[in-house]
Amino acid sequence: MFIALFGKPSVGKSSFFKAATLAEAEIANYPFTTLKSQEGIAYVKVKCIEGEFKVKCTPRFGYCINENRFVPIKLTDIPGLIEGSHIGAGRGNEFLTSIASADALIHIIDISGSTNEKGESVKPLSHDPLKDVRFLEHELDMWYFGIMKKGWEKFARTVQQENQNIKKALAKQLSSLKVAEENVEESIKKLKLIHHPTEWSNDDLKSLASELRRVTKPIIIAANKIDINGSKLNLDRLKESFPEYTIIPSSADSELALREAAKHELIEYIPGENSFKIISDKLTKEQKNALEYIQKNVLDIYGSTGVQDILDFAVFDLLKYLAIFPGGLNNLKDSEGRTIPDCYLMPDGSSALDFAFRLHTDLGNNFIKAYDVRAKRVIGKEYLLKNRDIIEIVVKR
Ligand SMILES: Nc1nc2c(ncn2[C@@H]2O[C@H](COP(=O)(O)OP(=O)(O)OP(=O)(O)O)[C@@H](O)[C@H]2O)c(=O)[nH]1
Ligand SMILES: [Mg+2]
Repeated sequence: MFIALFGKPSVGKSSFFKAATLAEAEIANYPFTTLKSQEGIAYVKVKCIEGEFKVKCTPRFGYCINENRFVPIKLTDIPGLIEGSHIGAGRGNEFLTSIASADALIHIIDISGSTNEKGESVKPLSHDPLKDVRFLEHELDMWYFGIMKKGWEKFARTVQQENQNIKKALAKQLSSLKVAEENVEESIKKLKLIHHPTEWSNDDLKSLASELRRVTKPIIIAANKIDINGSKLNLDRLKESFPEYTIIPSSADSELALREAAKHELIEYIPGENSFKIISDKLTKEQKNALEYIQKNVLDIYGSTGVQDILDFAVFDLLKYLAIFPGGLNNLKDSEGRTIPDCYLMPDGSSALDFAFRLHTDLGNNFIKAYDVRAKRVIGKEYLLKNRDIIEIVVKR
């Protein structure tokens, strides 16, 4: 699974990316600081089963602090998008291509209104961030439309002459955007496109492109820079104007400061929490003030910096993934002695057999039965997984 950040220049994409991944990323208050897309590993937070079993886990990937298991996912930061990106303005097309295979998008908005359309710094509250939602949505839709429109007449004619199935043909043509046959089928039905594709108008194609974009690139909005005075008013307006979106306030800057302070063992901080603990006497007065500011202006008001919540929401709510722990009825260790070594993210609707295949093809092919370890009961291959299930797979020898 792969999540991508997008937004106009200077809204804090790289700050968010760096806070989430602690990978090196350039951050500055001028447009197009980032010139190339960059991929990194971020983490989603899952309540670990170590407490329930009174053991301490030793994850193979990711990490765990006090029953907070951080499971790795792929996150991509891209350069800023501007009006006309879909037709190549500011090399936008190239940047869009780098998020073609994303499963979900995080749209970062500067909710403080201190960057204009081009990403240039302006006085806080002087740009209306509500405008950014639609203009970037439009860029995405037109990008899909551009890909569909290219060679459309010939494509539609071939489909007709060869009596091809339009759902199959179109899904194949758009597979790089992760468009599946069901997506095409449902979108065509919803838009009531009853005529043959050769008769679809430009507007029909545009509507279909938007619909396909909406279902294959679901979006959560990060209302970033919430720490800047006056942003709350914009946040309330944004929520009121766009009820169809989940909007989570964030301060990427604050999260980055907290994670770096934790990394240097100046504070104890669990990503996503509403407080931290100073554990070092090496903090300068400036550092102390900065931390105090974050506590008072971000954590105390919004309950967290938002970064972790946004990632968790994208994976568990928008994409409806489930966290599944492999384990044994009698043992939670692997052959190398690690305790609860893994936690897998599986799409909703996955079965016990899907999970077996995810672990190893051999486990899938030789599947006999599985155990729901928590309930200590046998389950069959069709058993539908639930979030935080612990599953043991039994295979033919
Ligand atoms: N106050 C405040 N400033 C922030 C926050 N997040 C980012 N910034 C600042 O906003 C400016 C732009 O941040 P970047 O992370 O480089 O933004 P970007 O969206 O990656 O920009 P481009 O790569 O140019 O598209 C920098 O000066 C950051 O320090 C935040 O949560 N609060
Ligand atoms: Mg950047």
